[in-house]
Amino acid sequence: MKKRPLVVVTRRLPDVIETRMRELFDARLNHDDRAFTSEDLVQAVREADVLVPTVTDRIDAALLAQAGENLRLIANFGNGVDNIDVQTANNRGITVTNTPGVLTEDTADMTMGLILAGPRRITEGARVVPDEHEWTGWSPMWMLGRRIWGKRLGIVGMGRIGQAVARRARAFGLSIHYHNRRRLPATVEDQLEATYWESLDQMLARMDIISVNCPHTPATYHLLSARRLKLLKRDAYVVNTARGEVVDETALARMLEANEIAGAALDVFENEPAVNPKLVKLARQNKVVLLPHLGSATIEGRIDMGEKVIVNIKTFMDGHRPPDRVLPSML
Ligand code: 8YV
Repeated sequence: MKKRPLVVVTRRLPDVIETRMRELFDARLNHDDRAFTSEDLVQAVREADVLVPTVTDRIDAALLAQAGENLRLIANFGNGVDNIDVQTANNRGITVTNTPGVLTEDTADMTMGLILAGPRRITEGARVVPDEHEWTGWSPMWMLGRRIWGKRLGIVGMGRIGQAVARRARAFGLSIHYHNRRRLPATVEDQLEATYWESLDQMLARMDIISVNCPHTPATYHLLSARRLKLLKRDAYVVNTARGEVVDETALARMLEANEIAGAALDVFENEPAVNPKLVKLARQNKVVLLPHLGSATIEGRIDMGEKVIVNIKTFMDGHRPPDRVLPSML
């Protein structure tokens, strides 16, 4: 009888996914409500046939150097694989897969929510109505938000999620602009009514809202650098539901403190799960909206991602090429 692969999972997954995993594999599941430590990861790569990491698990060359000969597949629970040294894994004969496509709409919904929620809260004096409904200082003449309709939205990264954001934003009357590694086909641009900007600098300088929707790769690290952030209009604001590393967070916080831009709405951070204390302080001043990486955190989304992980593992273990294999050339 074929040995069932030892599948080590670093985080608690939806019950239906864990049940299925136990049926199919020798599943070692994590039911602690804590992240895997570096020691846990070392033990996992030494013993597992398959490792199922999540976005905060750093699978770097140093860890992979300690991998046992059984480890043949890293089935990432997540779309972005910037947490994994894919080239080194492949060099060691380890296949890497991810979970693309099933979190596009959820993440685009969250992005649109932050595009709407951001300016409606981001202004001095915004207050939350206290429980006792004492409308302290309230006035029917408060002006606590910026109009969204008719504003210019610049999307940095026009992949699946960026395009899904564009479809939503059009419905809210935003003018769609984008910068991307490659220009989209004219038919897609026309469908999205999107204007392409070859120069990111020029796009940033003219937008009212910037939405970061590109993956984090060596080429996009600090793509929104301190220099580029300085190009933004003073009443512009930044939405990031992609990866914190794409934006120079320290520079962004500094600019927000100095009121050099209107605000930011962030679902991702450079050193997750840590959040720059300056951003936390700014959140208390209603200058930023902060969320703990919830872009894809719907029940359906997590289950869909888990099902993709299972299909990738099962396909690979059956000797076939898994549907969501990630190659270094794709990054
Ligand atoms: C997930 C994400 O929450 O898929 C991604 O790239 O950032 C999120 O959708 C995360 O990856 C879970 O590991």
